[in-house]
Amino acid sequence: MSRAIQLAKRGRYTCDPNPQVGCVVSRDNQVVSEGWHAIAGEAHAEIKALKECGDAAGSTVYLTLEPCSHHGRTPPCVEALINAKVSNVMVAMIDPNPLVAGSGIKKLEDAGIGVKQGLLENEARKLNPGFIKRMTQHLPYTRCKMAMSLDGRTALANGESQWISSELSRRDVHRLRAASSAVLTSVETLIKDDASLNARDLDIEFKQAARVIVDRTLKTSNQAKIFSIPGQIIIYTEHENNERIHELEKLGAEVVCLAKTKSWLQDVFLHLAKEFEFNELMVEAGSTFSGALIEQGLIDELIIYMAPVLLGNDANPLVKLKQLEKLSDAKRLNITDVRQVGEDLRLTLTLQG
Ligand code: AOF
Ligand code: ZN
Repeated sequence: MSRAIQLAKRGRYTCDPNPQVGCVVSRDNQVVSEGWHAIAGEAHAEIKALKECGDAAGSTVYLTLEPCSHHGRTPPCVEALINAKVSNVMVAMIDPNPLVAGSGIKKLEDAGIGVKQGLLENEARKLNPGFIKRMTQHLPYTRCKMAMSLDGRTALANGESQWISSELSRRDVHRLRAASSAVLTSVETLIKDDASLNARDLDIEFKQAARVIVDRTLKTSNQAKIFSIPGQIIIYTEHENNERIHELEKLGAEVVCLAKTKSWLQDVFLHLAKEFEFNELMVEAGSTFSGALIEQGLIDELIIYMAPVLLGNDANPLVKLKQLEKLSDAKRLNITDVRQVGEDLRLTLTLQG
């Protein structure tokens, strides 16, 4: 199963919106064939492994995700496993997709195949935090990336912020973008930085992330650099100005107008998951917008590049949050990873769970 998890990771930059899945076919404790899911719409992991194997009768199949039992873009994998006359299937985790959700395992058992579920389940779940969250909570798994100084500052008081982190850290960010379904920012950040928000200069094959701009009043400039770079651009607004919307659409953006509500940002995130099937979202914005998302519980993970530089008291903080009266109200995070990237430290922290 450990090998199947390694194989699944090969789909990390390409299989979206499908989950990363790996498969190993074994006989007499020897690996006979392997497969992973590379591209949505193409063969699932087990179909690839069964094909490579030729004759899988009597084998044991290790799968990081329960085999599908439904007709999606491709036919059900359970049928292929039953037809191949495999003897046993080891499944790390149940498919959280409500169209499957245990029915794949049941169909295998009904066909007399031995099934065991739960082997390396935690590791398998870590492969697909976005797919799991979208299927169970109808929201994308959201990482908020920020670069800060050793004294926790993200920009000078005059707004200058390019560049706090090192070149290597910025390249690392491009990998994160490539692994994301979409990169999201606020129109304020877009105006300030005129960033491209795409993944580039990488030596891997990847599916380009969509770019999402949260722009309540439609002040995105027609000259913004994002429009000169091909790829999906989505603008969320509450401003029903049809003329302006048409202008932005002509520039290549999809404009989604959502009615103003108290939980408008959450509505945006729900829409991103439901309509665009975005599993993993990366937020790259300033301290005000990132702070607002954290306060509304929309951020799952912070990725902080900490550069060995001091910016001083007047510089902007990491995130702007409401003032606390009691230390017991402070948000506590869990550090899940620390590593050095070039001259910087990269910290990964989770906010929930
Ligand atoms: C598997 N093996 O390798 C993957 C599975 O539209 P489709 O046909 O590609 O189906 C997508 C759904 O299939 C996806 O939402 C998830 O439930 C499951 N993914 N299942 O047996 C695989 N990638
Ligand atoms: Zn399948």
